[in-house]
Amino acid sequence: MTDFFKGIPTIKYEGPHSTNEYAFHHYNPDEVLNGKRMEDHLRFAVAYWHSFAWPGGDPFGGQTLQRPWFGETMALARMKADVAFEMFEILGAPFYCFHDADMRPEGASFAESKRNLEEMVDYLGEKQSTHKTRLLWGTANMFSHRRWMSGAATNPDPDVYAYAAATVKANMDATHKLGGQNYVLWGGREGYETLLNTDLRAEREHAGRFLQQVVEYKHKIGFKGSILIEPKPQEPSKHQYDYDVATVYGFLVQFGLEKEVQTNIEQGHAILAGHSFEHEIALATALGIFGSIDMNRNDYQSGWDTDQFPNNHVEKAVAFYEILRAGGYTTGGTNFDAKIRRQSLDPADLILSHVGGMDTCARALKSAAALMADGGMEKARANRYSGWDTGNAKALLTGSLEDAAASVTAKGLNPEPRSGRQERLENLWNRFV
Ligand code: XLS
Ligand code: NI
Ligand code: NI
Repeated sequence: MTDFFKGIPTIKYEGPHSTNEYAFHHYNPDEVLNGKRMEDHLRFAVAYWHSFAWPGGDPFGGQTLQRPWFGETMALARMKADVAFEMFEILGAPFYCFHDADMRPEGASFAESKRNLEEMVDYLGEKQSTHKTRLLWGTANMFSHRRWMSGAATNPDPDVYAYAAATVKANMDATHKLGGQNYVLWGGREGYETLLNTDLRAEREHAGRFLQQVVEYKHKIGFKGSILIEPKPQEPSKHQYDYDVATVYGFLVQFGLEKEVQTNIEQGHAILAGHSFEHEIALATALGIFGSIDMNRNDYQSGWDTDQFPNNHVEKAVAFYEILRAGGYTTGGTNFDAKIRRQSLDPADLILSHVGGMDTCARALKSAAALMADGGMEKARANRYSGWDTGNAKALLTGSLEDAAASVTAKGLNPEPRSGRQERLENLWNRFV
């Protein structure tokens, strides 16, 4: 036991009227909604990087958070893991996620970094055996160290491509060994700053071949989890190749991977791309590439990826409604890719930020589930498209353009517009949030 969270109780559900700060007001893991326990619907994960590895810097100032486990030694990495699992237990978090760089010290050589990773995987494996928390996904940090400055798989230097391959292989092995349910690739520096020095076609082709190699390796080692790409339009690169869900889908099709790879969709990234979160989820579902989500929120004025904890359940309810419509997660979950603000120094801030985020999501899920159970929204949607249920309408899709044109004259078609009923549906929605 460490004493980092000393005095902080295990968080339990006390209901919406409790005034206890150290309680869930909406997240009730065992409550059944639409035939499934809330915990199994939401599949919450804590992100190692934001909670245990981030020092609190911003572009104008350095470290504000001083944690007893900060430093690049194995002993400190183990202390960090001890604290992490204490937090998972306090929260009752069913899952966590990590990058290699979050949980092992960087070595002087690749071999040493890999050894550190393997030792920490064994340590985390022991922790998992005495706790309920499991690995939702693992990933490689191929954006912080200066070697990744010009990209990983898209780097102009083939040695960096090889180093990236070795890094991803080691992280896939780590994820596999820990029973991870997904492996994520977020291409933070898979993009470019200026066309003046960039061979865009070559970079995309290298990234495509790299992803094929990842999929080949997944099958080789018998990893049963999902491979997920996390789209983001920019930050840190000016132009990122995996801009949004639609762009990722085009990329997957180009490299024959659309049946092999799904997406990890982040709220803040969707906003940066000029979309809504629910749009990205709905599109991924429609394309058959929905996997998991990174839950957070941006500051809507600053235009940055501020990775704040979600606190607006109305906004999130629309997203959870789309997840329910998609049939819920399979291997995916709700990962808090969210960090406390740099002034939030106390251990309690780390816990209560997650409590608030979990409650916000639970409240959103409850609204979404109630709306789903009501059925009114789906009835209205089905009704709007019901014209397509007839044989004549279906023939339009099997026939030619000329057939469709001929039907207009033959039937004297003169379509009368019908109301889209948006406000009425918004009113219906508001009865449930
Ligand atoms: C950064 C990304 C990152 C990924 C994992 O913006 O969200 O945190 O989720 O590499
Ligand atoms: Ni992000
Ligand atoms: Ni993310």
